[in-house]
Amino acid sequence: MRFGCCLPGASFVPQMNDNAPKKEAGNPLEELKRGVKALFDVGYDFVELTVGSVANLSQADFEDFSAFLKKEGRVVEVFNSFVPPVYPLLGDSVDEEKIENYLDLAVSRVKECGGEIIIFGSGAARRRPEGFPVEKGEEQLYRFLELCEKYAAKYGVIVCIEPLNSKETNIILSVREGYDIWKKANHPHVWLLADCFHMGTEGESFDSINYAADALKHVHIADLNRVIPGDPCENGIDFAAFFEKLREVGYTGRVSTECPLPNLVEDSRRSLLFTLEAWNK
Ligand code: LER
Ligand code: MN
Repeated sequence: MRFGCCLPGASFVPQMNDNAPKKEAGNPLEELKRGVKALFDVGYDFVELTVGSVANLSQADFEDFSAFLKKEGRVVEVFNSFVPPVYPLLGDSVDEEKIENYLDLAVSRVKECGGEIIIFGSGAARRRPEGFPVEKGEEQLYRFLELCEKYAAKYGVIVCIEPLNSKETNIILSVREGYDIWKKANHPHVWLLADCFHMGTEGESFDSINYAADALKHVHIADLNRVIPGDPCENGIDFAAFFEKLREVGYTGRVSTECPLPNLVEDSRRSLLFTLEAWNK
C-alpha cells in the first residue's frame, strides 16, 4: 500500500471554483512547488494534485514546474479534478472540440509530470442539467468515457471514475453505480476509485468494496465533512473497517488523504501518522 496526500489549493470540490489556482494563494507556481516539496518532506509516498494546477499554468510556468520536479528527483503520480465546470460534459452546451483540446493539453501535462492516474470526479462538469433527459445524459457520459480512453491511451495513463455524493453532483453517487458504469464502458484505460468520504456521506456500505474490487485502482480518504482522518468527528468514518475491506479484497494500490489542510505540514503529518497506524494495526 502506498500513502499519498492531495495538495489543497485549487479546490478538490470542483464546483466550488473554476479549478483555477486562487489569487490570494500568492504565486500559484511557487505555492505548487512549496506544497509538493512539503508533502514529500512529511514522508508521503506520493503527492496528488489537481489537473487544473498544471493545466492552468502558462507554458513557461509549466516548464519551470517540470524542471523543478526533475531537479528534486520527484514525479507527481496522481491528479484529480479532471474537468473544470467550464467544459460541461452533459446537457445542451457540450462542446466536444473544446473538451478534446483541453483533454489533450491536460493529459499531456499530467504525463510530463510523471502522472499515472487521473481522477474523474468533476462533479460540476458531469452534473446532468435539470430536466435534461436521463438517457441522453447517460449517452454523453459514455461518450466522455470514450474520450478518456482516447487520451489516456495516447499518453499512457489511466483515468479513474470517482463516485461522488449527491451534494456535489447528480450522477454516479455510489461505488456500485461507478462499478456498473465501468463494466459497461469496458475501456482498458478507464478504472474506478473509492472515496470513503463520499461513501460515508451517502451512507453506502463498505461492502461495495467487495462488489467493485476488480475495478479499483485508487482510493481517497477523509472523514465526514472532510475532517482529517484521526481528528475528532462525530459518528465519523470507521477507518479500521474501511482498511479491513481494502485488505480483504487484496487492494495494494494507492490511498490519498483528501482534506483541507490549513496547516499543511502539521495537518498532513497527523493524517499520515493516523493512517499508517490504522493500516498497520
Ligand atoms: C470531490 O469531492 C472529490 O472527492 C475529488 O476527489 C474530486 O475529484
Ligand atoms: Mn475524492
